[in-house]
Amino acid sequence: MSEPKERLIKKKEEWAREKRGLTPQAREEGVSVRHNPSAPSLEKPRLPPGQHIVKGFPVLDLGIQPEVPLEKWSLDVHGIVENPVTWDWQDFMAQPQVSLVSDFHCVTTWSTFDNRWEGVSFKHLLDVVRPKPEAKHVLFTSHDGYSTNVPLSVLNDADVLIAHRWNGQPLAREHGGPVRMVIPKRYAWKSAKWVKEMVFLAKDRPGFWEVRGYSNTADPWMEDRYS
Ligand SMILES: Nc1nc2c(c(=O)[nH]1)N[C@H]1C(S)=C(S)[C@@H](COP(=O)(O)O)O[C@H]1N2
Ligand SMILES: [Mo]
Repeated sequence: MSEPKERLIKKKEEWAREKRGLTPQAREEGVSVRHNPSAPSLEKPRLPPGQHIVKGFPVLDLGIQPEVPLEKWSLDVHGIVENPVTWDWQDFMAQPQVSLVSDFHCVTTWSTFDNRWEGVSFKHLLDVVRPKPEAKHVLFTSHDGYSTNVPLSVLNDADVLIAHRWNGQPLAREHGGPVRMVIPKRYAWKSAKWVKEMVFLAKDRPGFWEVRGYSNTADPWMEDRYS
């Protein structure tokens, strides 16, 4: 790991420690008031609390943007499933394709609206691999060494997909191309870029940021930022 990258990761870990459990207001005022999830709420607003909309599409990574040629690309899906699969590019593109529009929320407070993602829906993947009843979590790993964990109950949602196009173009390398995860209802660090492996697990196994102080649940409407 190169030095500046190590420093960036350390900095983010410090933020996670300082800001855990605080509402934005409490963060500003420096008082320790915990968010009250049982407070009455009306309809879920489109922009989650503490977020702002940005134009364009920021890039966040660990300082590595791996180049994965299509002929070398594969996706390995295994663990507690009836039918583990390894798809090469042709296999992946031969699956039914969906086109979905969704919003994207980064824990660093930016959000982008109306991203058009194309790829294979996660529900289709579940139909193919057939998780066994004991499977409760999925750990994603990526070509840059990143990992992140998501409960199966969150992934089993019509807006979750394994994406290879964004806004009508092949997904750019800096955004995780050729293929990344998209999980609109969770902060963006749960959406693994350059994804290469998915393991279905009975017990939860925290990923890269989850072991460094980021929330395990990562729900933007609950402001589950740091734990
Ligand atoms: N493989 C990998 N996936 C990753 C990351 C990463 O560093 N490596 N960063 C995460 C974070 S923190 C965010 S905010 C989003 C950013 O996606 P973008 O660069 O396309 O905006 O990717 C997530 N997925
Ligand atoms: Mo992020």
